[in-house]
Amino acid sequence: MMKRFDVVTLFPGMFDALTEHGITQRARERGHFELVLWNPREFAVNAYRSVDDRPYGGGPGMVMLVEPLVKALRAAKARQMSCGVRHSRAVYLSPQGRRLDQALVDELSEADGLVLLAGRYEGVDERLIELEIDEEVSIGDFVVSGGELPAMVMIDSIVRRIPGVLNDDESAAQESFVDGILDCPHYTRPEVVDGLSVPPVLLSGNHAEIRRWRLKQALGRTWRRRPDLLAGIRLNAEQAMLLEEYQAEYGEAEKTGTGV
Ligand code: 9D3
Repeated sequence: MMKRFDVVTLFPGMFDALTEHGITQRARERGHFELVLWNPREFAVNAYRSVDDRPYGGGPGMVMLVEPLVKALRAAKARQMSCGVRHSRAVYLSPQGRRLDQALVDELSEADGLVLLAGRYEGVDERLIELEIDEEVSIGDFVVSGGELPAMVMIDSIVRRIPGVLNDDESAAQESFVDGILDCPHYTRPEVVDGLSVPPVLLSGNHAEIRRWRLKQALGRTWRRRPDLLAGIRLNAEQAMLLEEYQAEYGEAEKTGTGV
């Protein structure tokens, strides 16, 4: 399955981070997705090639002009249509958007084409959103300098969901932990680091015990660090029992501040 990403950005070079490294580089080289970058500067109309202007009403900062963005977005959408994209969505990466989570990643993964708008300065003219954007998406309640890194986060998370992108090991690592909870701790050689040993069960060769230990650790850490995640899932009998064991072993240490 080939996905098409068209991104409108003043900093197209930033997207080399996706195309020159790791899983996303491999996926693109193998034809799982294409990435086309559109610089609104090239659609700027005035003598100075301006892409921003001062805000009506005054105040600090600049606002991205409608016209270069509309032209860039429409060119991007037209290219997608010419490639036979049937289900395309236009997303503006914005601090005011719906928070990105795995459910939204899966939802956006249903589209075969995405047109992403990465903003700079204080943002874009509101009318551009009304005219050209289907949804606004934020990557979380913290400030970054523009929409490019958020757009790359979104692309990376969607590319990983394309069938065939992950190799067998990478896919197994995804499926081996219960969906929606934190991962268990991992260890590799050497057996002792600065006096810290690998948990003996992992050296035992008892694969049933190892599986139980990992599941128990994953559930226990989720309970301790992200109780909000546990509230959203139903545990089966084994999972509930392992979590109770963990709570019995570590729960008191937690309360008295002597735990890990
Ligand atoms: C400090 C400037 N802020 C004034 C109240 C507003 C502001 C404007 C532009 C804050 C950040 C940005 C640039 N950020 C994004 O474009 C962005 C973003 C983010 O900052 N955090 C989380 N998700 C996203 S998606 C796009």
